Amino acid sequence: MDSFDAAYYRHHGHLTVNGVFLPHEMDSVVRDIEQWGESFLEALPAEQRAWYVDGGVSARTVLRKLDNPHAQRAPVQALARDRRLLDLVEGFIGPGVSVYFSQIFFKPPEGGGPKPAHQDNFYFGPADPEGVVTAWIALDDATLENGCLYFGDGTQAGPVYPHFAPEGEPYNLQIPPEILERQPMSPAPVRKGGVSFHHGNTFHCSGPNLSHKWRRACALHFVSNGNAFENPALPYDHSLKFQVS
Ligand SMILES: O=C(O)CCC(=O)C(=O)O
Repeated sequence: MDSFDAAYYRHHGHLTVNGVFLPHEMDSVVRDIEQWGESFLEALPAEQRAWYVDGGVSARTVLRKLDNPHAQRAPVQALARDRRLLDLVEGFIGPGVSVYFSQIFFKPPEGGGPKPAHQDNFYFGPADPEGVVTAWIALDDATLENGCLYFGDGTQAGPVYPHFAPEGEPYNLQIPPEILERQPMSPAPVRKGGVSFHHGNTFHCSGPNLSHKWRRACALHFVSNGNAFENPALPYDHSLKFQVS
């Protein structure tokens, strides 16, 4: 799918649109997050390493993720405000949107770890589950080999299931295996500068990066302005909510 198709999104709970941004526009974002990542890693307290450092890469210390770039990095703020993106986001959840939370996923080459299947709406706990859409912006080509996203087709129409966290990883909330085994997950490769959108209820996950190429992405979790978040599973800083339209 290379164009906006709200009916497809409503039916499947996700939509991948290539060419939202030009590939070269992603380069300045990557340079910025690399710099940010270096200083973040230097200052990272020991007790937070397990969450932020990618445990799959043993040859060197690399970050797995960074939180809330929309609140701290001008190039990501520019993406969040970009009309090419907002027209699509508003096409899914209506006019008047904010970024509630955002993440950079680094998925480094040669071992970047998988992300277990989950539903964003379990993490965020919105009053209106329809008013949440994630825009997952590919900062590199995301392929089967380097760990693109996978979606559970149609799961946006089902419930938000209680998630569990493995021992010692309270933040790593995921869908229980007995529910997941009933749900096929299909890959959503996307080219650099393209965007995969998913509804807040949609099951999604990503595989490991066993290739020699990076699979970086910036996930902007958009919400409708009137939506309330009274029941989040993890603590989110409401003061960072960033209204863009
Ligand atoms: O990039 C990934 O591997 C996970 C992305 C994700 O969970 C999200 O964007 O909500």
